[in-house]
Amino acid sequence: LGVRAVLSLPMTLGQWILQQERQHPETADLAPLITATATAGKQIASLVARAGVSNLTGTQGSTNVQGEEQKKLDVLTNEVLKNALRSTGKLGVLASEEEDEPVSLMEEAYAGDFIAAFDPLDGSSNLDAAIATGTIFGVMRSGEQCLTGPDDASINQRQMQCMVQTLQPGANLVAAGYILYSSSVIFMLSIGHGVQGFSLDPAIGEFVLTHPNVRIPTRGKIYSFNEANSDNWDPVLQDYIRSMKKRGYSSRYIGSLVGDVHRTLIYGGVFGYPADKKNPNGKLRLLYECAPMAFLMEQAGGIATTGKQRILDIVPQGVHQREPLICGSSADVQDLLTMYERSVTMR
Ligand code: P6P
Repeated sequence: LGVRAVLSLPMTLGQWILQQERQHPETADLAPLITATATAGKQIASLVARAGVSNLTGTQGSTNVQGEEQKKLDVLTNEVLKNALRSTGKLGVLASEEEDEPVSLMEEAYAGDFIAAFDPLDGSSNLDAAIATGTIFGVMRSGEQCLTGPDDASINQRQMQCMVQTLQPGANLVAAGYILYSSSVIFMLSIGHGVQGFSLDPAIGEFVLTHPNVRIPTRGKIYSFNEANSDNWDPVLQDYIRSMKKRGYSSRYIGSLVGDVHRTLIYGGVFGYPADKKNPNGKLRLLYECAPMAFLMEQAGGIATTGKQRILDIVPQGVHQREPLICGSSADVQDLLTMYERSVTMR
């Protein structure tokens, strides 16, 4: 590479973190967590890319708390993340889709400045078909609330209390994002000052800034819903989807949240996993799927709602609770919210 070409190399994640520490000193203590998540992401990207040749596809022969069959990589990626996050010495408690209860990662009780919620490998049911998957994370500050409570309560009980009863993801999320394992490996991240995207450069093994200050288009031309469920949707949502068809929108749905949300963030439009008659709370989990995606969408100028309530206003009552999620371009999502408001006033 000539000197000019080298000088024009994009900023690495590490350089960006140092820049953020100077520009937003209040985010400086997040650096070890971001770095650890990126390291875990590189390890998981390698495992996912080699799943077929390393006999890592297929099931583990166990089920998670949701009663879902665990893939080998679900279990393995969960361990990779716990090890990376434990090494920071900063994370008190981790909630994971693959853990029945939140786990404490610190020796001393109630320590750790942060708690986090992860979906280590979302969309893993697509792995055997080599379709995009992703890691989703949300980081919250351990509030003072975590240090109170009956002394006889176990660490997990009190940290669960802290995690679920007192920490609204919206009010306490200080960082959120995902790592997409697809045609490229992309780390999308917000620490509360917009959204940045970093692509893994295999030549140097570093995430480099490729999507600075991501803003979702105010309106798109793509809707992303599993229309197989449409007979069970509420009439307003059915009308909403029909209206987009009439306006010439395309439908894109890969059944992998990180891939569908990433495309929506970059191209615009709307993604939804709404409530339906069979699943009144939808399918996606609040703490480690809906809330992190909602944080990113809002930081990029989009909207994220259940259809009735802003996702980031929900106070969690359970680590694995499900919520409907409709998110994307502000004008597209606002169209639906307006239709819901009208349907109420017309009654
Ligand atoms: P359905 C994957 O299993 C997942 O949790 C999300 O990644 C994805 O958005 C959703 O489920 C797909 O669900 O019912 O449309 O197959």
